[in-house]
Amino acid sequence: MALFDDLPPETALTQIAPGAVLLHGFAKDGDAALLQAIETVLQQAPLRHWQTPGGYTMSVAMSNCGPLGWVSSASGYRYAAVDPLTDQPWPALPACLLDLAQRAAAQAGYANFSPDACLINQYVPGAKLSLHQDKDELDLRAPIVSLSLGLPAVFLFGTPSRQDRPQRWRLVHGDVVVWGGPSRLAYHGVAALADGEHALLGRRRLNLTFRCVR
Ligand code: MD3
Ligand code: FE
Repeated sequence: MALFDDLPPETALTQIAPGAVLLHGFAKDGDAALLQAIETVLQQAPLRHWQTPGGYTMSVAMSNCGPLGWVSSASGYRYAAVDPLTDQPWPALPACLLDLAQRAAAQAGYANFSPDACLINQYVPGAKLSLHQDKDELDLRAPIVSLSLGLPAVFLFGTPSRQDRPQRWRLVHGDVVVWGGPSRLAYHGVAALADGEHALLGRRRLNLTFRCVR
């Protein structure tokens, strides 16, 4: 099948839903270099807990790199070129992260993936992300590529209708998922992170999402 043609033999694939492909352990090889690049970004744009329009403080800590970053406040969600915390542009997207996202997108059948935003989410035990859709990106034909590092998480994956009960998928260190096509507008979230200790990341999980916003 053309989709699976140039995979390294050790990469196992699972189709989660139409248009959603899980590349098991795709990022495990270069994990230390990826983590170092992420930590360098976070020194310039620290993790922070956004306020939601509904008046809550998110349990997930967030930052961004690349031309645009996802930000939230009491007045709403948006993508912004400047970090409201530092009044500086977001740090550049490190080359090793862009390369990983592009190789993953290509494996899933999306050539020429060119993200202009990378959202960095950090979960500590107990942190969770409620069911939501990502639809503030202008080009919904482009997929979202997500990279999971550190502690495992239970990912909740529904349908474009909020009523449908979500499936549960366990995402572990090094997993990369490409979400495109019919799955792009599915409701999804992350269950409260279970406690644990990861050899490289310690007591936390990082999730990076690469997006085409403009
Ligand atoms: C399916 N992040 O940042 S990544 C988010 O693990 C977000 O931190 C989760 O949902 C996390 O918005 C899940 C996987 C993901 C990201 C975006 C999607 C799955 C998606 C958009 C559409 C469908
Ligand atoms: Fe999301």
